[in-house]
Amino acid sequence: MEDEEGSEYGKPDFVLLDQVTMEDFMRNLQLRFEKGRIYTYIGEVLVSVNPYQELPLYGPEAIARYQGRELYERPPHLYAVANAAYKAMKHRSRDTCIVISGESGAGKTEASKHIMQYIAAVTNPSQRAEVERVKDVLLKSTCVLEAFGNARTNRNHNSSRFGKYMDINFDFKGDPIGGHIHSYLLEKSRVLKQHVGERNFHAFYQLLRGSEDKQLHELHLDRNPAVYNFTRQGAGLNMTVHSALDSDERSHQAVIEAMRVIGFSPEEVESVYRILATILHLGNIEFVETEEDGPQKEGLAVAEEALVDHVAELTATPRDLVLRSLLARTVASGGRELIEKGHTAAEASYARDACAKAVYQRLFEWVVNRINSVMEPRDRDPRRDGKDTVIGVLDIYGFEVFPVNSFEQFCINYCNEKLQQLFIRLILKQEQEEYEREGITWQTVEYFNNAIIVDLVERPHRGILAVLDEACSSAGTITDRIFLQTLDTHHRHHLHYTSRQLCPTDKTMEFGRDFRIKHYAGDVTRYSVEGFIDKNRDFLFQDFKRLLYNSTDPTLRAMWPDGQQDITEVTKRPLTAGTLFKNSMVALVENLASKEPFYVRCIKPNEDKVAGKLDENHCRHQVAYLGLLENVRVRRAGFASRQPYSRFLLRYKMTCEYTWPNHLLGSDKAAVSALLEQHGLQGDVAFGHSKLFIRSPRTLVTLEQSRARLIPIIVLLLQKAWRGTL
Ligand code: AOV
Ligand code: MG
Repeated sequence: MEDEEGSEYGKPDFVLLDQVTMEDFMRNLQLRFEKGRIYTYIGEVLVSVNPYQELPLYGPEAIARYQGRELYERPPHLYAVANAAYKAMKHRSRDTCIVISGESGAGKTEASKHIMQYIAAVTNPSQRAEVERVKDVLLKSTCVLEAFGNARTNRNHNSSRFGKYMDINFDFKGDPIGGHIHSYLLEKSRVLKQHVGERNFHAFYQLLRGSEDKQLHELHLDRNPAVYNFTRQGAGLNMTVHSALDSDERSHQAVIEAMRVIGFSPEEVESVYRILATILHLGNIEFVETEEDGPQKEGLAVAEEALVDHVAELTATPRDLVLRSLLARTVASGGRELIEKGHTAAEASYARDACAKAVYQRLFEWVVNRINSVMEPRDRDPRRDGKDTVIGVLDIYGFEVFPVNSFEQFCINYCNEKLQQLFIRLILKQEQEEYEREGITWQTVEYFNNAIIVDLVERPHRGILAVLDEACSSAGTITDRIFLQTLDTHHRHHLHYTSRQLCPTDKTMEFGRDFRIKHYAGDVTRYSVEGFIDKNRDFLFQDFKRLLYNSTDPTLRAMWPDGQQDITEVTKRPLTAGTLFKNSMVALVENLASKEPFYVRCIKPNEDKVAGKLDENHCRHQVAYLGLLENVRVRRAGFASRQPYSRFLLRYKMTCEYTWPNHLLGSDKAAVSALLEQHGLQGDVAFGHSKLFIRSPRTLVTLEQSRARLIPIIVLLLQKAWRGTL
């Protein structure tokens, strides 16, 4: 590694630090960042700092330099990690996964894209058509999913508002033959409301700004996002800011092209945009309470009737049914008798919003499923009973804290807690297993174990999600406030939970509204319980479901299979949003734990999203909560370094007369032993079955120095030999 990177670039692996202190760690991180070295290892874990600028680190030439190499042969890079995962998959038939973590804006999504590009670039040398098609779909899917699942937040201009886990299936030649995307809990409340400075999902602005006049006219849309309630919430400022504005138009074309390449039919693409337009129109529908009970249900009317016409036309549903679904709901009164009950204006607005959110969510899920349908592996590997080898790439929404946080942040942050748990488990487990395998005695390193926080959230009966479910099941009588009181009773002594009620002097929380969790990643996060019950219950009147299921647009209809149920059949309470999310997280963690993991730990250098600035406090905090120092310690606890005997010899054989240029000692292990003995270093190492374990980094430093002293002499000798003067 140092062959290419001199010591002025700092240590390429934190394990090589002289001492493992926060100061040393930060100094190395800072030094490397200043020199444009954004990647550094901790053993096989890659630490990455977001540079917030284009660096000449990527592309075909860089890929070629990493292809087929060992992890440590080249300077640290995402490509090296992708390559290591790929090699483990290909040569050892191991299912592997690359888990990318870090807070919002730390560079996870960009990292996942570089990894995909690497894999696409190094596979399919024989250019098989089907494999090329799969690779195209894999690469293009990102563009489509970002349009529908990403949005500008105050923490990241292109923030993932859904979690994404993508499996890539490989055949025995090591070529991708398919894939599957799992998406996790889309932040659909964003469809309705955005904080100041934030935007709705990119797709809306792309549609408005990127469409031709004719198409907008057909969709009855105005080009200006300020016309729509759902796209103007975040205030004017954000809608004219550089990257967002000038790329919306181009992105629109790119997304349409990507959908075409993936295999969406022109009719499907049209349906997708009609659905987006429907949502925008829905958002502008307002209700007025009228005097008399006319055909308008119980005195309620839609303020602008033309909008109902648009919705009916775009969803290919009968106009009178659209109006009825907006103004009233069907209820089963006793037995099978159905009656129609008119909404109040407030109920109608609530139902409209629930419908808009649900339509968007179903659209998003349909897009994901549509992509999956064309990635289903076709040529399965017969040698593995039809099971292929996979590499999974996890790019999830990062830990985030806003001034006030809601149910969505609660879920996102819980998800990050789960992943931290996994990191702790796997990193410790892996080390232990390796020591055992090699017959070496193991020493433990203390960690902060965040299991206690995960437990606070997901524990049966008393955990926050269980209490929330309980509140949701009690037919509307329990308010957010009562939910909070129940939490207070259950967790008043919990070290990581508090509320204003429990801590009256803390004025940063609002009485009866806020609770606080001390997360592993943020000292404190204030959650407002407002809307928790509602978002968890995630209820939508059956009238809308039935309406959309009866659409004559086959794409839209396919998104609403549950619309065919009769209201009298819809008695079983569906699982809540929180429970569904918890179940999906548990399954995800199990899935990841069953694979050979590679980790990328992303760090956000500053809050201002600017290049060249590494805010020390901010980074120090992330280094601490990501457990990176502990990671280094475990790695060294330990043993700072481990290498197969052959690799060790390759690097250091010139430092010993018995091994240079070649040894005659029977085995590489014996040769390494002789070499270390000559240096007087044998006390600091342990001999595993196939690897040498080196306890202190000093030993490596000594060997490195000895090697560095000899290299100029060897080079000189070689030069002389070439010139024939020797
Ligand atoms: P995230 O995925 O970790 O946040 P992103 O990957 O979206 O963060 O990165 C945020 C922004 O940082 C990108 O839009 C780029 O402008 C910049 N960036 C990140 N990595 C690089 C890189 N390697 N080179 C150049 N610029 C980069 V979130 O999805 O909000 O948790 O939920
Ligand atoms: Mg992201």
